Amino acid sequence: LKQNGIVLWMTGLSGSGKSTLARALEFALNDLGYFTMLLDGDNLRTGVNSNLGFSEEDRMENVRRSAEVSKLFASAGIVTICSLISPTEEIREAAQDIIGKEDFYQVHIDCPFEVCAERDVKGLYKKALAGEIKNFTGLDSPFDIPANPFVRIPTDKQSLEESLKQLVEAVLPVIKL
Ligand code: GGZ
Repeated sequence: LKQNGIVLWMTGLSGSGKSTLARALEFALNDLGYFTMLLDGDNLRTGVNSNLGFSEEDRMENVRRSAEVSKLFASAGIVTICSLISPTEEIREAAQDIIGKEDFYQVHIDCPFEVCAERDVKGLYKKALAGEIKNFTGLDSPFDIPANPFVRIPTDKQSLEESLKQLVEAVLPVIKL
């Protein structure tokens, strides 16, 4: 195997671009010959995590299970991309503790709440601002900006192509064996 099985942990607000970039990164890495696994919050929540909601406890459990699954893939040498809001320092530290410091690479998909709300791809912000969704991240549920991520991607300031390039250039040196 010519690749290092690590976990790229993508954190950021709903609508910040996590899923889009995660998918683009996966295609780019596959094109370069790397095996990848993409675990995405909204997919995981339809299966393994289908009994969980958005309380602090449920988010923690969501992240715990996702981190455990990510760890299994990474231990098989697969470049694992895990894309979850994972809103608090505490939650991300729990993920890092499960996966292990040496295999955990935090990617902050950085986009201000106002811009995500303006994009509102799924109409969730409109509902949340109207009070129809409780515990919405960035509104009545916290998001701690990661202090020291492996890489920070400002999706409101650059194109998808530029973001992908920034991400691939950061990731290649750590997955190459
Ligand atoms: C935040 C919510 C909420 C609330 C539903 N708060 O952009 P999306 O729609 O497709 O992805 C979001 C997804 C968040 O799931 P995660 O598993 O990534 O969250 S966490 O890591 O905090 O457990 C969003 C949708 O679910 N969604 N309700 N209240 N996002």
